[in-house]
Amino acid sequence: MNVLLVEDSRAIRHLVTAYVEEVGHRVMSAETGEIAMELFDQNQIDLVLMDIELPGIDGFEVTRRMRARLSNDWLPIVFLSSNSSDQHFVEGIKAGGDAYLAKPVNGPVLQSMVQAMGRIAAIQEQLQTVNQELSRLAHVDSLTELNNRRGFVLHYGREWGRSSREAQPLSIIMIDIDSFKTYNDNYGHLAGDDCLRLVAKILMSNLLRPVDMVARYGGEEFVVLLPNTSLDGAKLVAERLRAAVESENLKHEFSPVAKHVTISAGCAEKVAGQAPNLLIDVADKNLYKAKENGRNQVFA
Ligand code: GH3
Ligand code: MG
Ligand code: MG
Ligand code: MG
Ligand code: MG
Repeated sequence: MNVLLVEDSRAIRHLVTAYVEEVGHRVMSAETGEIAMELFDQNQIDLVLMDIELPGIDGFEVTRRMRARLSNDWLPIVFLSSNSSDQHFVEGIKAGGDAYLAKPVNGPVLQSMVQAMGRIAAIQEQLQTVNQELSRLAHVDSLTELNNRRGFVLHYGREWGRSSREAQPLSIIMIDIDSFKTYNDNYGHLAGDDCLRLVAKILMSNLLRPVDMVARYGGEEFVVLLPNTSLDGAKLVAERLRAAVESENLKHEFSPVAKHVTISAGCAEKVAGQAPNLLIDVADKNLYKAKENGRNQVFA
């Protein structure tokens, strides 16, 4: 672990550093709370050993500031103080500390405390990894590896807010594979899955800006989110995607549209004061018009 020791007494710094290093951890030390905050901001710290009485801001205040910086993250903070009153213990925990050791520091006790805090920190880290994976699973479609509808809604909300704040346009494209039911009926569901994966790849690789996003909105429906893009721009992108899918020439001899897989697309641009769901509605209606007009086309 990287241990940050906040202690103004040089003698205690040396003693504590020796104890902690003896059990295999690295120690960085700060004589004041101000220096501690700097080290805290610049380094990945796993455990803090905190004196309370310090020349500038005291250990309680340093703890509060560290906790504020961490927000959802956590790391153990242990107070070391010669004033081992109950009141100090209570205040230390209230400030965001996790444990309290009285000075003079006993070597084996300090080392055991570091060990115990290390165990809790390891569990916390595992939880974080699990949370990240759960969040990924919740937002990514396992078939295509694109964002799923939930992932889209998350990005959409962010981009909607940004476009309102920055008074920038925002457009979306709803895309649906043409005659996909007959594809499944004739080639089988597994081939249908392969086709979905391929179309997803084509859509993804034909979006040129990193801010553009394509998600799998539903079964064989995709949605493209285009920040800072007007309706004209969206039409160009939609036409490029349509042409890209068509030119891939994925065989679909049962399609009434063409002898290969095609997509239809509906575009819409955000209007000031509009509700986010309404923009999706407009794009959906335009997609329906593209279908009505014969499929394998873009409607805006
Ligand atoms: P249209 O041109 O009007 O869009 O006709 P369509 O046949 O594509 O439309 P419809 O909505 O009737 O059929 C969609 C099909 O997409 C039906 C469903 O079996 C298929 N589908 C949806 N999700 C998946 C999937 O995950 N895998 C496979 N293989 N097929 C899927
Ligand atoms: Mg002190
Ligand atoms: Mg349909
Ligand atoms: Mg379809
Ligand atoms: Mg559909």
